[in-house]
Amino acid sequence: MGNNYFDIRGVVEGFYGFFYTPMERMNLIQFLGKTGYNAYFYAPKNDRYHRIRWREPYPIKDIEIFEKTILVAKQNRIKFCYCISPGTSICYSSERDFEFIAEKFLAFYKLGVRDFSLLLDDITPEFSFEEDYLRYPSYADAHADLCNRVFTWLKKLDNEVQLSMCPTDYAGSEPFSPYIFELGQKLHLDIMIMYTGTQVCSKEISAVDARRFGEAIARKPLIWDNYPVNDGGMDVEIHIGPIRGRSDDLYRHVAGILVNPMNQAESSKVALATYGNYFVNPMEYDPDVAWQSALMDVAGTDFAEDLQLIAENALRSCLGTPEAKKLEQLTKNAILSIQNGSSALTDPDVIALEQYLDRIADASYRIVNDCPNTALRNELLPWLEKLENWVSIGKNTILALRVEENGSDHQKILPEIHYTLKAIHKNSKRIMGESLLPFSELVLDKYETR
Ligand code: LTM
Repeated sequence: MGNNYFDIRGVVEGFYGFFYTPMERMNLIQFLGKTGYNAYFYAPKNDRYHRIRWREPYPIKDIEIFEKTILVAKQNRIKFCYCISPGTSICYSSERDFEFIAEKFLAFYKLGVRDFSLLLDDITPEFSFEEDYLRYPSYADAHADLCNRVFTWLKKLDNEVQLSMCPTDYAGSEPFSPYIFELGQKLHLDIMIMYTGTQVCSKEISAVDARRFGEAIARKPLIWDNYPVNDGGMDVEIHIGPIRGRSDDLYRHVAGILVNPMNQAESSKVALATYGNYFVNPMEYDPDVAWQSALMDVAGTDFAEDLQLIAENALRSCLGTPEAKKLEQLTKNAILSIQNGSSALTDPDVIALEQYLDRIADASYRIVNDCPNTALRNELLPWLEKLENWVSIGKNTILALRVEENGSDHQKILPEIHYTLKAIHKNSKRIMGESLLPFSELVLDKYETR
């Protein structure tokens, strides 16, 4: 079956916040071409011509850039899908609003695009116009009507064209809403419907979840996977771990999978490459093996181990993996040993923690100063700044314990720890968990109460 488990293997640039520059997008599309993908859905929420000002045509300069991007997609065997999100202000019954969508799609059709999508996610399920209340018995009826009209128009234009849509209820489990059932009944069967799994950001997506949603919508769903995306409240996290929790038989019940990446295009490539590996053979997919090769692809052979050390301390995400498992265990062991009266100079648990912190510091130093992938380096900087501060807390705590044991003056180390803690609290990024906090408190309490 090779690479054909999933007909659609795509990325959906569908996040909030700063979206990719044309260069980042073209570079990412080239990467996708090499890692088993075949589709790119363009849908950045903050592109004003895509969502808030969806009625307005793109300026000529933007169209010229799209032309180049679409060419790069073609050269890399990636289908470019143009998506529009009119739901914040559309009048579903308005002929003029229908024409605005058709004009937007036509502009992309002329650039060679044959795949389109109507995204009706993240909108309040209420009509904005009186006419719609009069015309439609339900919200689902309006959505089906709009999509069906656009579909009919597209098919007349070119029978090869494909249309998909994102419903307003795009996540969840049984019982699904009446909206979902009605949409499934009324929407033309050739229009694909997107589904993010039982949650917006799903820890797991199984064949059973997809089959149940598929039964409700009377077709196989197109999965919109919200990992590794890190927009909104997740912007403190950097998701550079592998995809996990997508069942090995998911392909049986889906039309395909779209992966929503992070605002950080280069760092997203790690998770995207692991997903590419899953596409090839979901039955034999091993997240940790895929991760090793993805780290090499992105950081290069000489820096893969460094990136791994950073990544294994930043695993907090919807996938439910602990943020920094190894560090947490090493720190717990060291705290216990010190509490049991062990010497910080010789205790193996303290030394193991110290060595791990040194390795992390070296990895960060090398990524910041030597790694030729400067896009990756720059994206990681806010997290590396926090990581280096945590390393400093850990190392200074060990130092304070040792100096005390030697009978020397440790007092000048304490303000340094306080100062670094302040910097840590100011930086909201999540990396290395919180386990070094009780470690430092143990030391600060001990000395400051004297
Ligand atoms: O997931 C969907 C269909 N819509 C939005 C995305 O635009 C957003 O990026 C993700 C993650 O925050 N959540 C959504 O609800």
